[in-house]
Amino acid sequence: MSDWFPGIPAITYEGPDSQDPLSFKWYDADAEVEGRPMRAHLRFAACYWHTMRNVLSDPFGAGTAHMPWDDGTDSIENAVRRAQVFFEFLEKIGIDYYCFHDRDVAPEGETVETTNEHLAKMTEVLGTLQGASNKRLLWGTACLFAHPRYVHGAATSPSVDVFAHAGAQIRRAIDATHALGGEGYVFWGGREGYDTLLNTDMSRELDHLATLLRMAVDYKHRIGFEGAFYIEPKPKEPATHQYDFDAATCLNFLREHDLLDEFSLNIETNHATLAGHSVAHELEVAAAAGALGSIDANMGHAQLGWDTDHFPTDLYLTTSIMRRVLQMGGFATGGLNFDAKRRRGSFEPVDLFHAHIAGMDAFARGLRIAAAIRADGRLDDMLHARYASWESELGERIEQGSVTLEELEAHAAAAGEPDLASGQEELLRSIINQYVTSPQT
Ligand code: XUL
Ligand code: CO
Repeated sequence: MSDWFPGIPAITYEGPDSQDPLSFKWYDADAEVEGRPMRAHLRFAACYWHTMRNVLSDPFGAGTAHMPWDDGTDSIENAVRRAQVFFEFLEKIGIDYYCFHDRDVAPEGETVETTNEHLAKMTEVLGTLQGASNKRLLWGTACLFAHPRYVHGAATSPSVDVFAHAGAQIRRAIDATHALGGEGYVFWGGREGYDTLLNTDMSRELDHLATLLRMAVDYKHRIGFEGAFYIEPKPKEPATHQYDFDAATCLNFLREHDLLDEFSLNIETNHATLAGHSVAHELEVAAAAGALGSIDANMGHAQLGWDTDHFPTDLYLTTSIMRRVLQMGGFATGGLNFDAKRRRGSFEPVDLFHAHIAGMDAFARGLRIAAAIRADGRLDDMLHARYASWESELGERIEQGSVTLEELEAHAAAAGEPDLASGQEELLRSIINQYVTSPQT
C-alpha cells in the first residue's frame, strides 16, 4: 500500500491530557455513551470535495494546498491515485464514512457518454477500495453548479437542454451511489435560485425543480435504491437567493409538491447561520417535521458573513447538535459529514489530520456533555415544568381542538390574571456551562 502521509500514524485515543497533536483527546470510538459506542452516535464522514479537491484558493489568490499525490491533470490515472490517497486518509484518521460529488471523483469528459464512462470506472475503483476497508458511503450527490452550463441553474435553468443535462447527471450519480451501497443521496441546490427577479419566472422554476425531484424519486424506486433522499437548505451563495433558503422553506416546498414522504433534510451549520438562524433552530424545525436526516458539520465565523466552512471546534455548538441528535434517538441513515475546509494558511497534508481531529474531538466532547446534561435531567424537567398548565383539563381539551373562543372567555374571566413564571434563561445557560467546563464529562 502506498504511503502518502509518511510519518503520520493511525490516530488513536490518548485522552484529554495528551500533548500529542496526532491523537484524539475525546474521541474514543468504541467507548460507550448512553449504551452505544461513540462511533455509532457520531457516524463521522469525511468529504471528498474539501479533503481531496480543495486547493485552498480564494478570490484573491491561487491554491496553496500541498498535494504531492495530485499532478493537477484531469486524467483517470490521477483520479484513481486521489481515491487511493483518500482511503489511506480515512484509514489513518479512523473515519468510517465518506461523501462525494460525481465530479469530485471522476473528471467530466467531452460527451455525456465519456463522462458516464469515467464515473462508472471510478465507481468501480471506489467499490474496490471500500471492499478492502470497512469504509462506507454516507451519501453521494451530483455537482450541478461547477460546469459553466449551469450558470443560470440546473433544474431551474431557463434552458430545457440544461435541465436535460441535470437529469442525465443525477441519474448516473444515483447509479454510482446505489452501486456503492450509499446510505443516502443529497440534493443541494447549487445554483438553483436567482440573481435578479428581473429575468426570473420564479414559480415556473420552482415547478421545474419539483418535477426533476419527482423524476429522481421515480428513478430511485425503479432501480431499487433504498437510501434516503435529502435536501440541503442554504439561503444564499452562489445565487443571491437560493430556493432552498432554510429548513422551513424546504419543508414547505416539499409539502406543496407532495414530496415530503420521500425526503428529509441535511442541515449544515454555516448554512443555518447564513439564513440568520442557529443550527439548533434548523435542527428543531426539521425534527418537528420528522425530517431531520443528516448533518453537514462545520461552522461559520462571527466576523465573516459568508460560507467559510470552518471545521467545527465550538463546544457549545457541538453540544447543542448532539443534544438534538440524542433526543431524536440518533441518526438512522444520516451522520456528521465534515463539510469543512482548512484555512488557506493550513496547507500541509498534516493539517488535514489536525483539522479532522479538532472536529471529531469537539463532537465527541459535545456528545459526552449532551449525555451528561440529559442524565442530570434539570433542563428537561424545567422545560416540562414550563408547560405544566397544559396538563390541566382545559389545556388537554384545547390541544385536542375541542374548545371554543366563548369557553376561553369564560375561563379567562373566572381565572383572573394568570400567574407567570420566569423563563430562567441565564440559569439554563449556567447549567450547560457546568457541564461544558466540567473535567468529569
Ligand atoms: C455547499 C455545500 C455542498 C453540499 C453538497 O455550500 O454545502 O458542498 O454539501 O453539494
Ligand atoms: Co454541505
